[in-house]
Amino acid sequence: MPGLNFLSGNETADMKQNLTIALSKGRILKDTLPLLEAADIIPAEDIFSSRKLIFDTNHDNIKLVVIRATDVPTYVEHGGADMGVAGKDVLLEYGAKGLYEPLDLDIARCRLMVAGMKDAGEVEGRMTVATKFVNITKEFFARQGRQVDIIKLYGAMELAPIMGLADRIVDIVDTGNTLRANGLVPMEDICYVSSRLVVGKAALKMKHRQIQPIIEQLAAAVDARKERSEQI
Ligand code: PRT
Ligand code: MG
Repeated sequence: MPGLNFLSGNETADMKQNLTIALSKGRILKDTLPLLEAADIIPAEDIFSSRKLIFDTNHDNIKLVVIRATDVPTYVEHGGADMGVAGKDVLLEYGAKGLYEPLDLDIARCRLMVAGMKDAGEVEGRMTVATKFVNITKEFFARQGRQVDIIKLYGAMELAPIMGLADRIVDIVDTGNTLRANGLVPMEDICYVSSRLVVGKAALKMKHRQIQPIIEQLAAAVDARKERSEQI
């Protein structure tokens, strides 16, 4: 292949480096795969019907790992994966310094909110807040100079005020149906959440030539998806 002669030895090696992308399983995954496909990264088998954790793709050197959303920043920060997809909620809670966030994928959109029982009045004295987002919650109230006691839960936060475990919860709200169904109402908005592409610092340095075109193709896929949804 005469074309390859234009590349230095280093660049040729660079193009062939293995690249691992960590995907959040669960609700983010089904919106992530079409974006990857638009960037010409296609899993070699159906991820949803497999029990595998690592998947080959249509590229010899690109692999996908499918893991819990909360583990994605850990893998990418420590180089277990070169890049990944995770919710902004998960990234804020993890607080990673070793991660670049080059692209908002505009999928799995929702909000982080403080919520409480519909008929709950003002809390007198110190407020108790149940959440799985302990760091985000701490920071949100600290910024306002409000002291709260935080109770860490791993799921079904809505139950905590009903059972008298907490005055408030901090949780993700999309349609608001889950809150309503449990007699809760949104009270304060913390932040907007969507899924982001993250890249590890080491990967960005060592595999820049491979990663940059993928970011660009994903960005184009995100724009195309936005345009389509605006036309509807
Ligand atoms: O379930 P598991 O503990 O394994 O992990 P996970 O809960 O982190 O995964 P998953 O797949 O449930 O969610 C992954 C990511 O999806 C989150 O980190 C968010 O970035 C994003 N996302 C978007 C959501 C929602 N929308 C959402 N609606 N995550 C959770 N919800 C839940 C929310 O917790 C609440 O119970 O849906 C309920 C609220 O929805 P509404 O429509 O009733 O308001
Ligand atoms: Mg869940």
